[in-house]
Amino acid sequence: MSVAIDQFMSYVKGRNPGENEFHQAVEEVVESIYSVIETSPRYRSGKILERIVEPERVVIFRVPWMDDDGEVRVNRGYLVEMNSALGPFKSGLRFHPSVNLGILKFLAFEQTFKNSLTTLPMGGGKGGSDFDPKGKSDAEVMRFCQSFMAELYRHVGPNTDVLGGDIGVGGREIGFLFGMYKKLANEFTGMITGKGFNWGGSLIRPESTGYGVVYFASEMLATRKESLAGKRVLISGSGNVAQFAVEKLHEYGATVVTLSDSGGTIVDEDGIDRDKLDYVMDLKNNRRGRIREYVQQYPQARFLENARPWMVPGEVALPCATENEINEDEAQSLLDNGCICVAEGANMPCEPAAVERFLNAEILYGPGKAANAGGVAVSGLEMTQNSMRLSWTQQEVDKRLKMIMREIHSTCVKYGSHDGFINYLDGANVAGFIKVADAMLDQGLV
Ligand code: NDP
Ligand code: 2IT
Repeated sequence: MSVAIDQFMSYVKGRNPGENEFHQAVEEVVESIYSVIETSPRYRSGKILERIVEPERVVIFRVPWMDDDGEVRVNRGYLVEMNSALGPFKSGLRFHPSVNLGILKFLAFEQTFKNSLTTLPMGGGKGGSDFDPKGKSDAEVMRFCQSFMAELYRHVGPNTDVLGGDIGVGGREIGFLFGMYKKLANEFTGMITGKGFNWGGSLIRPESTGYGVVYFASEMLATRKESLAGKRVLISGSGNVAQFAVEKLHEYGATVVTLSDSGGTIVDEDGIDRDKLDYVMDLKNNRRGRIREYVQQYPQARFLENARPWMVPGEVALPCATENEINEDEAQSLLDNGCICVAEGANMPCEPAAVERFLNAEILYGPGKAANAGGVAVSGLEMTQNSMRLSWTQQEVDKRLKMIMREIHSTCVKYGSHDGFINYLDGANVAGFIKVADAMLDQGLV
């Protein structure tokens, strides 16, 4: 089997040179699903594997804009439409200087299986730009978003490709993007999710990824008769996903001791309580500051410059920043320090060798496409509400979110249990894949 997987990966690498994150994401899925492919003549003769790694469409475009000093700037925009077998493409947008085609292809590939797991009718996509919103004025961000949408508007729509948020794209950016789409298309439609509540957004969408990760971690712990109550939790990142994971963990009685950003990690042994979380939310969302400022406000905390949280002892780890942020040594350090549960808020935050350590140690390891699916799930619920032209209450959306996270968990258990151990990675990959593959076969060669 491993020879066949190696051969397939050589094929993928040959066709997509230099796209390392995409290769990594494909290999991880293929390793889980290869035995399913081998035993299915339909998948083999339908060349499902070769088709599923090929995006349906990719758009790459120039995004010129003018900064506050009157200087012309040029960025690159992308839209990767990976797979529409289950519904319109659902393409979260990432604005970060590291964005390139390979990163967006990995994210769109992951999204295809994640969306399949949510049980909602959404295909997989991802878009974005190498634009860096950090240090830009609101006016600059608006001009960039308007120029970006001036091209993108012709490719997206409520039944074609529905945009959403990701790193660097939150409420402010979504507002500017929606406004420009509405002007160009002359339509007020749900072509993007994460909208403001007054103009078509769903309650709980900002909270949903972080809440969902915590619901998922709690389900995983329950399989071992454990709970989050009293646990020390390590979180990376301090953006949207991290903030609402902290909020939900308070309800479950856990103590969060770390947060981070690309400058380093803060460690607060007393726990990041509600007041401290409010401070972080204001710092990050309104003042757009750096996490190091936390220790000026709370001097008993420590700031570890340029460090990630994984050397700090904790029983639960929620990586909520970015891809490949836990390496093999850090995984080992987590295990040595008694970590029993890793749930991925970010997409592909663990390097393959780190995942292997967790699986070999048989701790609870929840891959992103299952654990962080709550965000896109509530985006799907926002699409439903937009189609019906009504809004559900907070309780209604949260109830559905919790139900979806529970269902994803049971699906992983169903497809990933081997000899009493739940391999959530295999479970998520196999279940996500079968639904997409079957839909592709049903729809013929398109
Ligand atoms: P935000 O932009 O709100 O926050 C990102 C956080 O991660 C910031 O603290 C940022 O620090 C840090 N970060 C980003 N890139 C790096 C990097 N290269 N190295 C170190 N730190 C980094 O993004 P989100 O919270 O929305 O997204 C976080 C992760 O969750 C991503 O992997 C995203 O794909 C995933 N995700 C998001 C969903 C959503 O609904 N938003 C849904 C599902 C998954 P800094 O400010 O220094 O850059
Ligand atoms: O990675 C993800 O699932 C997201 N960034 C959410 C995208 C969305 O469409 O809500």
